[in-house]
Amino acid sequence: MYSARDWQVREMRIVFINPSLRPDAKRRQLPVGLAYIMTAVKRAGFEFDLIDMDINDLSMQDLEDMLGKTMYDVYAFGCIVTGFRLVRQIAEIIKTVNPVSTVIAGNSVATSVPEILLQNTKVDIAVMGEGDVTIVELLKAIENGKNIEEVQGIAFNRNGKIVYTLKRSVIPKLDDIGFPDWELFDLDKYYEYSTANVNVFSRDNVISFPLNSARGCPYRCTFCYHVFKGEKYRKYSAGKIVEEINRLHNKYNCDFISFWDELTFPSIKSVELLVDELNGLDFQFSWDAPVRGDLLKMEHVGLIRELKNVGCDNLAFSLESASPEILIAMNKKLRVSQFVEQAKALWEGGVTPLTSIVFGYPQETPETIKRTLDVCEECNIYPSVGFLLPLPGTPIYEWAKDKGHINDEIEYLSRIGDRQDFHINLTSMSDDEFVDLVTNGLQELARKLGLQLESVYKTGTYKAPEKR
Ligand code: B12
Ligand code: SF4
Repeated sequence: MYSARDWQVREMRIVFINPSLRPDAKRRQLPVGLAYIMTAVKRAGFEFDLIDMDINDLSMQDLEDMLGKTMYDVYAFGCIVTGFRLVRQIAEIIKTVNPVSTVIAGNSVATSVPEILLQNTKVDIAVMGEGDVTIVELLKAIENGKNIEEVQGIAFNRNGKIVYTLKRSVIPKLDDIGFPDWELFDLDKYYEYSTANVNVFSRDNVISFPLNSARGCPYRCTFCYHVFKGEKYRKYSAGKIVEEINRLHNKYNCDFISFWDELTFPSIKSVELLVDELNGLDFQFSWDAPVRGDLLKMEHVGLIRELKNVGCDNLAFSLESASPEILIAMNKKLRVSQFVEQAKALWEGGVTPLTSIVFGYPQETPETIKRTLDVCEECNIYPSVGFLLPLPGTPIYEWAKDKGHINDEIEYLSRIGDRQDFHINLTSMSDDEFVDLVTNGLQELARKLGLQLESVYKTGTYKAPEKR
């Protein structure tokens, strides 16, 4: 538990909770979204505690025991919508130990299904979208007994009716909010997962930190949801990003950064700007980032070598499918040939390419599964594979509801989780045929690439195939 002591003490008692989405995973990553929220609240002068369920391996019973010992006025936590079940349990526990408290939830469970959340769990207030400014205004309103209806960007339940306040506009310039204060977390415990937390191929051990360098994405893939969806794409300046890297290095010996963005580089220009800034670093440093599959061409091999020289270990970019028909259905705006060219250019330039695949669009067939895995083999990439998991707020979710694949949303939201587990079948293949084709295809691909994997789905960190 973290307790602040060095700023003005106010009367309202607040606790943040970091739920554990994957309690059995080998990774334990710092929760960046919650960190931004807590940092904003700290800077506004509030005192609070943190119960970090994830890093401390706390069960729901542990949480109940801990909450039973200390009473708070406000309990706040965030969760991806796939953790709906956890959100329900946590809110239930809070209201059992303290029925008169205020329960606030943020992240996509609050942004994509606010009504379901407020009507089917004990959450009182949903913070929708970017929460950094909203949370501070909300806490001030609660503390001062003001009408929370004046706080933009929230939804709440008033006598069974859901009230939505005015939409909050996004922070125009990310440089203005700075970066999270990692002192709020038990970093010694997180350090133990430093190397396991990232895909690192060029070195054995690293001290890694996540860094959010951009928010949003200008594309509109039909299966993708994130809380910045529909908002303007924004990026920290290259100078600010490198200033933060220097700070993390000087303060924590950090020597690996994972850019936790939807899209780190929207253009070649943005790559060049970061390369220029990273050139000034005087310590060994590596990083990885998510990009689009159509960013780099063979003509950029020189630039890729420069990326490698400034520490780029790997770049992740999604093929999703090698079926042109499925790519169109996904609104991916990507051609398979662009993906293949980028993979080859990266291998040529010395940066490891990684990709992810979504199997299970309604157009999926045994042939499209094979074609997709063949392209991975051609590019010498073992993909991170997931089954299509329709998420609220996406066109494919609406399609699945319309066609009767999701009849009971609460039941569906309560059972979903990792997309590497099979949850729903929108194809015309039987469940067994579909899953067997993907599993056998992946086993075959791993064999061809010379990889020995514990699981063909939950690969975590593994050794990428060597350059061929
Ligand atoms: C890190 C990460 C994870 C980590 C989570 C670690 C953690 N503790 O945060 C792990 C690895 C566990 C994970 C898992 C999955 N993830 Co993920 N992940 C991300 C990633 C890369 C970064 C998240 C992040 O930090 N963003 C930056 C911060 C600033 O944004 P934010 O988290 O949204 O936070 C803001 C608001 O949401 C809000 N907020 C957040 N928390 C709180 C708390 C409070 C109290 C309040 C008021 C507000 C608030 O305010 C924040 C600041 O503005 C994103 C991609 C991305 N860039 O968002 C995908 C992303 C969040 N993941 C996604 C998905 C699909 C998954 C998986 C389903 C994928 C899979 N392979 O199975 C699984 C879920 C598994 C499960 N069992 O449920 C989707 C979200 C889907 C959705 N509908 O929410 C994203 C957006 C990627 C994408 N574009 O598809 N993920
Ligand atoms: S899948 Fe990637 S490119 Fe498509 S909308 Fe989501 S973040 Fe953007």
